[in-house]
Amino acid sequence: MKTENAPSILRSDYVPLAWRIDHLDLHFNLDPVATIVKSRLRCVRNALAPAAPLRLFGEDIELLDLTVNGAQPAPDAIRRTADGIEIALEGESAEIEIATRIDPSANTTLSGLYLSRGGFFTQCEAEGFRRITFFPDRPDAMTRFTVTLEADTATCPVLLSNGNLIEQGPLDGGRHYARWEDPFPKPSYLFALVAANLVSLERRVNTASGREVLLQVWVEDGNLDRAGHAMDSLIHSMRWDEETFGLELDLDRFMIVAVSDFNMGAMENKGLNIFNSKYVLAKPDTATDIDYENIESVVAHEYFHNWTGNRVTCRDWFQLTLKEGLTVFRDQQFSADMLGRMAEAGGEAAAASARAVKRIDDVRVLRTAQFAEEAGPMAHPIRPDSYQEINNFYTATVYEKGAEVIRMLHTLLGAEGFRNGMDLYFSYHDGQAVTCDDFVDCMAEANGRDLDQFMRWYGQAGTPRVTAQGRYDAESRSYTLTLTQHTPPTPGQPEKLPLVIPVAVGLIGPDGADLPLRLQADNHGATTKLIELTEAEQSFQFTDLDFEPVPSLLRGFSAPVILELDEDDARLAFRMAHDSDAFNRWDAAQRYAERVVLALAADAAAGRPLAVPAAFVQAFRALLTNDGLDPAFRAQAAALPAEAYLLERMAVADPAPLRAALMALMRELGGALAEEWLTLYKKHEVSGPYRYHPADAGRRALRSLALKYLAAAGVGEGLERAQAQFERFDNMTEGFGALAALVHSASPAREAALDAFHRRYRDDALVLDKWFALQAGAWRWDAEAAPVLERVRRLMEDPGFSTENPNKVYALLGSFFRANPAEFHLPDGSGYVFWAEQVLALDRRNPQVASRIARALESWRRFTPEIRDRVGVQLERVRSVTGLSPDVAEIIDKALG
Ligand code: 0A1
Ligand code: ZN
Repeated sequence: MKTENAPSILRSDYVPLAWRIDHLDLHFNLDPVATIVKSRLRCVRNALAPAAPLRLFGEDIELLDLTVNGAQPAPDAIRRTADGIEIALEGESAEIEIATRIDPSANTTLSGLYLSRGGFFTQCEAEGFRRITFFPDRPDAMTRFTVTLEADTATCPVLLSNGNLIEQGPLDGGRHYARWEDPFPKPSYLFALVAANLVSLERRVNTASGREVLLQVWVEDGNLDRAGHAMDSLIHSMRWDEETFGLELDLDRFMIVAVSDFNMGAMENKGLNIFNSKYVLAKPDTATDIDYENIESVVAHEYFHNWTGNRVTCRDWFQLTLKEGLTVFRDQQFSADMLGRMAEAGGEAAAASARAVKRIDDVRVLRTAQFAEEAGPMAHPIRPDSYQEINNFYTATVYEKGAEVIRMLHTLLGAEGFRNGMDLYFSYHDGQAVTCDDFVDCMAEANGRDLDQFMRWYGQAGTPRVTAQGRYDAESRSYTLTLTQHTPPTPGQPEKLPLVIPVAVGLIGPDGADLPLRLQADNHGATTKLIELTEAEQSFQFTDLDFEPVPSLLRGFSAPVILELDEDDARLAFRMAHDSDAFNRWDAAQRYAERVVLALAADAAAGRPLAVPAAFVQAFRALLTNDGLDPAFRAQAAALPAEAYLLERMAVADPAPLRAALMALMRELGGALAEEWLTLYKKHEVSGPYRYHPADAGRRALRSLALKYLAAAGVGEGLERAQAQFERFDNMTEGFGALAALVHSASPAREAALDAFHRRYRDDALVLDKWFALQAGAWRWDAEAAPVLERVRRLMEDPGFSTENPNKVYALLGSFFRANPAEFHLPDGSGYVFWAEQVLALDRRNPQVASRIARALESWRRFTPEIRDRVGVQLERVRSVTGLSPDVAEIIDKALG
């Protein structure tokens, strides 16, 4: 077992492999308590690396036998190390045979080989393969794999691994076997096996070049009717990658397997993607529109990794964003294209709006999760310089900010320039394990552009602040925009250098229409212009302007920065009403709402009465009732900023007054606009059977939001409508939307609705997760209700709950700790005691899950002194426990840092 105080691993310490493994033959005799793994490694000396012994990693596995070239090695040729064994080898090549024994039933970490509902599954990224056999378990060790699986025919009729099935048949004693061969060399983190009782949905399709391939989605018996959307998503992903990047599936068979117990979302193992069942299974009465959208994007993400991650992989784990940032960018583009294409039936504006809504969703995630991460003790560049536990670095920074960095390249180089860079990347590096520099070098070379300064995005942590100031000169009819940039210090990085920041600029005239832009000598005349901020301060002069314009900056969120702009309420209302850039229009609404909420929170903290400014209600009403705007967009604009984001924006985070402010604002907007909400609700009913389509989803989202505001304000007709919708729903989006509205109200009907939902879905694990999450995240609209923590504790006793299943932990505990700050941070400190108990209990079973839960308190220093005192005690309590995993130890140490 690995324990705390792991030394930091440094990016600068990279040394190439002394021995390459050109082939690996693996044989598994699968048994729930004693699986025997035999491996044969063909090792070849790497002439380009300094001479060193062969280093094999191994963790929590029993070594039964090891031979070198068929003989026992001399005792002094082999050395046990803290994390494996080292073997001194002679000559230029050697064949090593190793036998190990593992106990999958005892593997509660869900890393390596483990059991889930009677089947065998693996998860090897980042360092799970070393929990299966001794191996150079690092991403630059690319090897050709042949895998033989043996298991009980009755319990494990399906035997899968990477690549192509080359042989299978019966064995004595009720057992059978299958042999798989992967034609492509790969690192061990992409190895996978599945031996279980599953059924598959199959399709045969042709690739662009006309090769027929077999696609399979494997699920438990009884779930085939929920596999169709994942299959459609896979086919759409294949087509998109062919059309957009000229990238084709390179195998004869591609498999997706759903598993109930999984730490993360999904895993891109070569040809055998293993998914958290949450991101595969969907049918209308169990999955919401958001689930459908998530499934499509996760299926695409894993599929896209086949090229960006698998064919070209990472040299070391510091380069993680090379595959993750790029692949998230690709899945975001794919989803925007899919949504846009589906919405096209409603016209070009509907398609553009669907794309904008997707962009808004992505930026919401970035601003909520990633900005907070970068402002706290876990701040790191998208390419970190050090880590203690790599599993802690699958972060919003590496993924989401990494995707923004790729997006900026796409913006700066244009779609064609970006594509040329991608083509060059594959032509140089196919089959290799490379670095982020290699990727950016290809972009630079293909476009004849110097990207040296751009590379700073890879090395500097922290969210840059961009400040804008405008000056209109009536005499010269010009407008000078002065932009400054500054990145605040982060742990270990006191000083920052200026970055290359693409800023998409528009100027709006007094009538609300965009003005043609003339930037000094450049007579372009377009209405949005990309300017590049590369220095600490720069000015840009726009000419031929008859009036003072209203600037609309960072259109489409052209860079992952915080834009500090001095705009008064009237100007925000003006941009809410007129900004032609949908993203910025939404952003204006969010900025205005943020300003109102934070002012109300300050009033609440000072004990002043809470009064919502009439001008805000007016601007909000105008946007909401503008039928020229797509319903999905209106639902985005009318949803208040996330509570976690607002906490981040408070000078000192104080959850109680913030919650009071949000409640007051929702009540006011629900009550004052009750008529408008009811009209919207009636007008946007969706007829016909459920289909996953952005036009329908937008209507449903707006109706659910209407119910939520009406219920918050206790509007009788709203509550009745929610109740009626809940009693008669035929799709989960509407059913859950109604339930959520009832739960977020003071109505006594909420408990009966929760009970009814439970009765209907208690045997459906994924739906039950929604029920747990909803209650853990509920606000106390009814002042008489008990603290949510009491309910969370009670729900942990529900037969459908288990701390052994990550989805359940994230749904109940994760939602309470992350989505319910006011209840988690109750002044009595009970939330923190509970947090410490849960982190410690989880850590004994599953360090990765424990660490994710532990991170809920990492930003504790931003809170009030009273909160800091109470949290500090619990952080110290966790730190003092012996035998903490390195995962949790790293988080706690950094938090206390
Ligand atoms: N590479 C996968 C996500 C993943 C990462 C780490 C894991 O275990 C520590 C598991 C899965 C993806 O990006 O989808
Ligand atoms: Zn990924």
